[in-house]
Amino acid sequence: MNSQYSFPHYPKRSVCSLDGLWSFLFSENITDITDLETAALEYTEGLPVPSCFDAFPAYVGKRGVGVYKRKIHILAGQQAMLVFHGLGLYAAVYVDNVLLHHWALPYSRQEVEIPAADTTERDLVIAVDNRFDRERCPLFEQYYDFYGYGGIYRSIELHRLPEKAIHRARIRILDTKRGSVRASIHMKRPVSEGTAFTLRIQGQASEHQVWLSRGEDIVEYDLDIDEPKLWSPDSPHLYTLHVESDEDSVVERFGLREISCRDGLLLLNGEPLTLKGVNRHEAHPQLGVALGLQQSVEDIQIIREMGGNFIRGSHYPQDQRFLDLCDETGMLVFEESLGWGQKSYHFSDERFCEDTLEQTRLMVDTSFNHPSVILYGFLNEGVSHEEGSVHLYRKLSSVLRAEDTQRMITYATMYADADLCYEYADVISINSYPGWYAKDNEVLRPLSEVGKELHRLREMLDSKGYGDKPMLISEIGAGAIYGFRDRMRQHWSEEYQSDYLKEACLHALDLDRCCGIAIWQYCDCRTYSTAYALMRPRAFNNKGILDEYRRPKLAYDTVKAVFAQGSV
Ligand code: ADA
Repeated sequence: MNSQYSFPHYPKRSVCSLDGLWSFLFSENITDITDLETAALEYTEGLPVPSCFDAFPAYVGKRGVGVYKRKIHILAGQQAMLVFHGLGLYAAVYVDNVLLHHWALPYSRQEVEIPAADTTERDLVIAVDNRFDRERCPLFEQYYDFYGYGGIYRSIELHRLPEKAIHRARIRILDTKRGSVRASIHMKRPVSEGTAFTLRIQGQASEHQVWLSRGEDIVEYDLDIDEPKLWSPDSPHLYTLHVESDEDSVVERFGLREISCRDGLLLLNGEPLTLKGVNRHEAHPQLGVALGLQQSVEDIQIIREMGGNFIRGSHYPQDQRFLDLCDETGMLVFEESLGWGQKSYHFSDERFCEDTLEQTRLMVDTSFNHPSVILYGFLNEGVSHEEGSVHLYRKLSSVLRAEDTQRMITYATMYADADLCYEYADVISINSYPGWYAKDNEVLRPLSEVGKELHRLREMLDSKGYGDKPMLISEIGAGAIYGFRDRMRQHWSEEYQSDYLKEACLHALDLDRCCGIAIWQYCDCRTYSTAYALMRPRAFNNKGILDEYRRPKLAYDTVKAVFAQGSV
């Protein structure tokens, strides 16, 4: 089998990774990445893919355009496709000096087809712009509380495409107990002639045949798994479905699990579920967003070791390889499309709305088969208390419901009392920082606010008629500077954070119909390069229970004890 970045795998195709050293140039003078004479540019050095160019000493902190170039080889007459697993902030792709595609969906997986030619050696150029520009890239704003890096964050693959190329096989779980699943085979385009597929689940005796008629691009087939084993955090059993035609094949991985909500509870396989976890940014002080496999594995190990079973992938579509690891280790995930504090003007900006919808659809298409992803979200802390925002919350939720019924829908609100969009969510996710962003700045160590506020929030939801929806504390936390220890246990000390999170976790886990907590945040990460940083010592968001190098603060052991026993 080809070695591939993440599931799905395409064993019959030739797939090669384009990771490695590319020719590179950086320019602050290019005005428009979609209008380049790529052959005339002077590439000055080598830079690795994947990586963030503005994390390297030569370009650190700069805003401009990084242009990457390399040769690729495709047989004459052969169709091919590039798969981008995620980059930012926006990009344009050229082959042989011709613009093929450009997009402004930071972090999204993206496929770009390369038309066949009669030469085998082709010039591939990718221009990546990291300048904030609301017109060109409305999804990322300078004011976001995490650093907007420039570069190719995740791997790129080159697929040589057969004529009747398979896009994906989506696996919908019909009945976990009986092990019934529905496989939908999606082609890249309608087939020019009828095509037969063989379907086989690894480890199962039976093989199935399905026929796709000429002109069609989707076919469905129901299968039953003998002696079905469920997927859960304690026993993350995975199956692979192999779909093969005479020209192409795909291997998709999935798990048998059912997630639902009833009477204010979140249920996994019919049993009440308590989410204990963290918000995690893909972030490292030296690597930026381009974390690599080692860091992903380390992060999951640290969260598990703390007794966590849950990660909110704040605030963008996740690295597919990371989600593969979550599937394998039984980690539960809240995945969301990109957003941070969207304001009124975003909701009347057509391009912003279209891009959000597009990124959300892509997220579904990409993550459909991950059993770990139990919640889908969008628009973190948008103005969901304003009438003008309702249309987009409604639309996003209906898009998700139409595409995918295997996960619950939510979005994190910071306007808990005045929110107008709860009806569109299955789980009500609330970001709240009582005792940190305090109501009364004159109170010393206002820790007693924490428990009171969490109870008040639950009562408020009940009084508004949302008693049947589970509540999730999707963010709560306090800043601590690693190594700052203080007998007075004051703000910014590791002691204050530890005391704070003890309160927060104890109350959240004890609260009726609160399905869990995602601490803000897993580890410290770089943020604003503007004067907003005055609220953020070191220009880092310091609410990590580990610092940016994953060194635990006091709070780590405190949280571990509460997660283990419900007390300390
Ligand atoms: C918000 C936001 C986070 C982070 C946090 C904080 O809730 O969603 O991304 O900025 O506040 O640290 O204040």
